[in-house]
Amino acid sequence: MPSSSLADDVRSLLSAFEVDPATLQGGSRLVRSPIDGSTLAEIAETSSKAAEHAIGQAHDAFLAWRRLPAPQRGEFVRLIGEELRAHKSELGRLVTLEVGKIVSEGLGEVQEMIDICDFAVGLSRQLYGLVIPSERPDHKMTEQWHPMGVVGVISAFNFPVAVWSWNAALALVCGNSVVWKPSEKTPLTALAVQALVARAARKFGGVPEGLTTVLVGGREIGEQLVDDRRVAVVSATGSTRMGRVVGERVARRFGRSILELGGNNASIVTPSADLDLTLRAVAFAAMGTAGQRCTTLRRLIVHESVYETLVPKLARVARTISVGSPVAGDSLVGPLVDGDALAAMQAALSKARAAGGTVHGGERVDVNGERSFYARPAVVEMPQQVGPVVEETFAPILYILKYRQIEEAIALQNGVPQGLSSSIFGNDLREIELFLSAQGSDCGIANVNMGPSGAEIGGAFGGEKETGGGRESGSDAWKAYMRRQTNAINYGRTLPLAQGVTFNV
Ligand code: UN1
Repeated sequence: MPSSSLADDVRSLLSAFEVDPATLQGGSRLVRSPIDGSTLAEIAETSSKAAEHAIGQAHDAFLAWRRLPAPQRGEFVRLIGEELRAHKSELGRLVTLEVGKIVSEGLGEVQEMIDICDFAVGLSRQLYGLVIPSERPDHKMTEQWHPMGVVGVISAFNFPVAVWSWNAALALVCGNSVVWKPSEKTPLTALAVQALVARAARKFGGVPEGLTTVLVGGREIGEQLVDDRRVAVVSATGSTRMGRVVGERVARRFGRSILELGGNNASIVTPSADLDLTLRAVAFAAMGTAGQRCTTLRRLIVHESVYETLVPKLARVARTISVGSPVAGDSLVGPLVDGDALAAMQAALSKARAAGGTVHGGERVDVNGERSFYARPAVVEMPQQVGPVVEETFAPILYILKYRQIEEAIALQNGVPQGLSSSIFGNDLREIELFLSAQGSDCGIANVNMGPSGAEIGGAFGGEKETGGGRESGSDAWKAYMRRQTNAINYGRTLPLAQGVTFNV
């Protein structure tokens, strides 16, 4: 049995969730805390046979669940939201222990889950179709939405529970079942959520067995989910490399995928920007969550007239911001997830130097010894948008570029393969509206006077190009979890054909 103070903490949190302590020991998968590298649990992986069974059960559960009226399905999601409200602090702490997020961000992640449950409850009475005027007499056309089936959710370590909830809350009210493969780095938070869902299910009564399940494992179990024809929708969050594999494999069997992949998000700082606000917004967006959000700000495109005022201040923030353990003190930047993340960060910084970049900060910080990987955020002044600047490195590196004309800034902003999020700082209506226009940002998200990260659940979340094109969460993202059916109904006694075709037999 793993023994460390963090492991003890995890055990007592999980017992509050009624997770059987036996599941935390003796398995082949070690779960480590990025906070100090200590082992939190040794958990067993789901076998391929068990996964096969779980997917079959989820399919049967869907067949029953789809018959329940949507507002009743919403009631189940409401109960899940209640459990999350009641256990927000415990689940938030577990996120902190398993991922290394600072406390307020761990709590924020659970709040995001609560918000999407609330949203989905309302949605359960608003899965509206259309009535479409027919061109034929005594005819009516309608469009309605039906559930898809089993929804597979593959989530990443950095939002170990919120991303599941964006998908699951919508999928469930839409009448689907959900099979979740969390990141192999974060199975504990997934087991805790699963326990809360089980508690909500007991209160609800009559939830079909296997309506929501968790598969613990790595790539192989993920591929099994992706290739199973009974899984109608695969929603995957992670790297572009992973998404390319998932997208192609799901397409090969004509399944539907929702892809939320890499981002390389930029902000433009125009001459009219409020620089105090900009500095704070940039610090949160680039350094918060230790640079490990899909929406993290990675490129700052600064007008030459404000460059000398803003950039030295940003470099100072990078050199002085508190880096440290998220459970001790009040640090703003916690650890990177593992040694590979630190190595990738250092490799990107070397490449940036080789390409003529000037690096401020970015060095490893010893907080809890050799087995944990903390780094000071880096601010890197680049002569050009080349090399590592056009790649996503999942670490706190902010590349700075200088511009003269707004069109040039927008071209730089769009000049990368990814298209998730973006923002502009300024008070000049023309520049802002240009940025938001069809000639402006090519991203799924474009903000004004704030950074690109920290989206609310009410909007559709996702992006273009190598980000994968999927949309999750708010607006009408629910439609991705349903199939559209067009109905033409003849309530007359004749048979007029569309387009005036005659066919008399
Ligand atoms: C992610 O990093 O995968 O907009 C999601 C944000 C969060 C979600 C990030 N609400 O930063």
